[in-house]
Amino acid sequence: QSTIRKKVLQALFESDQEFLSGQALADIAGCSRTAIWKHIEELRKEGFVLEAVRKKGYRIIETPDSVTESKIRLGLQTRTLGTMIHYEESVLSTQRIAHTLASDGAEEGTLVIADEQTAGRGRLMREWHSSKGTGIWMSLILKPHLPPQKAPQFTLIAAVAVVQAIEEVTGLHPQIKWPNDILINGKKVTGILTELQAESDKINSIIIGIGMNVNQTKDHFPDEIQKIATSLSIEEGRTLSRSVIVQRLLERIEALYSLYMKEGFTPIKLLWESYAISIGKKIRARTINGTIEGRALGITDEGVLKIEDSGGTIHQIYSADIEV
Ligand code: BT5
Repeated sequence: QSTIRKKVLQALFESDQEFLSGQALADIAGCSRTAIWKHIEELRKEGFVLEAVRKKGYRIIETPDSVTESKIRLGLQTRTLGTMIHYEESVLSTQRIAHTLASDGAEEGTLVIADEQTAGRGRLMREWHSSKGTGIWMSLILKPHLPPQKAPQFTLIAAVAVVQAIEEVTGLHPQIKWPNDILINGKKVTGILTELQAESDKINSIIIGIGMNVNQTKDHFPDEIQKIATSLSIEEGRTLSRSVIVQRLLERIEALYSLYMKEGFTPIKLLWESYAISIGKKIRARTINGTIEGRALGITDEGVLKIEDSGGTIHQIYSADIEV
């Protein structure tokens, strides 16, 4: 089903302004003309504006800024990530869906993405604001053959990928605040939530949730986060294509993931530190066991944050909220 849709779209894009007849499309996609007609209708529902002229055929007039499967697939250059794409218009949380799919044996690289989340969440069940049609709300399933202790490193892999993808698509230079915040001009543009399905000695699935603010204006954010949140379009001053960002992001995650599996965490760590905001600075880390103040030294080979307090003691921080 989706390969036919992909072939139809690709052919329409390649023919650009020229019309393609239903028969030509049927030949290219290897299906009947009735099937082509159904796919055209589905594409219209996704927001593609397709002109149909009798005796001439079809051509594309406009493509939507959507994050549907077809929109993401077209132009995606990955080997395994995104081979399965589950798109939904509105969900409670893509994370929940990904958990269910992962338990049901979803393959590595499965992507769950939605136009809107009504109960998006951050760490410790905090709320993640995910307004309709404005951001990237996605969860990616990976199945690395690794022990569960390695899981936190995937938050850092994802953070580096997010920075690189944003740099590739915009002129912006985001920074990473350990462990999971991506900031632009000190405001949060992306949050990452890495969750795990594991046995005591091995990971079954890692679910990387990424929430990226793309085309929001200030008014899209509720009052309580207006001061701390930003979007790519606020910072860049133009609207951006969400599907293109998803494509670049998946490509970056794939490249870094494969680097990590080949060479371990060291090259990732170096990249991560080059984007990190707080290394060398005085910071305050609020953990569930209390607050630690000191100088951030860097991260360990496990991805754990090291802070040196005024007495010279070095603390290893596994999970915290950081104030710079
Ligand atoms: C995070 O948590 O930053 C992880 C966010 C992960 C969201 C993705 S979206 C796709 C997938 N499905 C989900 O349900 N979740 C994942 P944390 O570090 O706990 O930060 C949460 C805090 O960020 C909130 O308490 C707010 O202060 C702030 N916040 C909420 N929504 C925001 C937004 N859209 N932009 C910036 N900050 C936000």
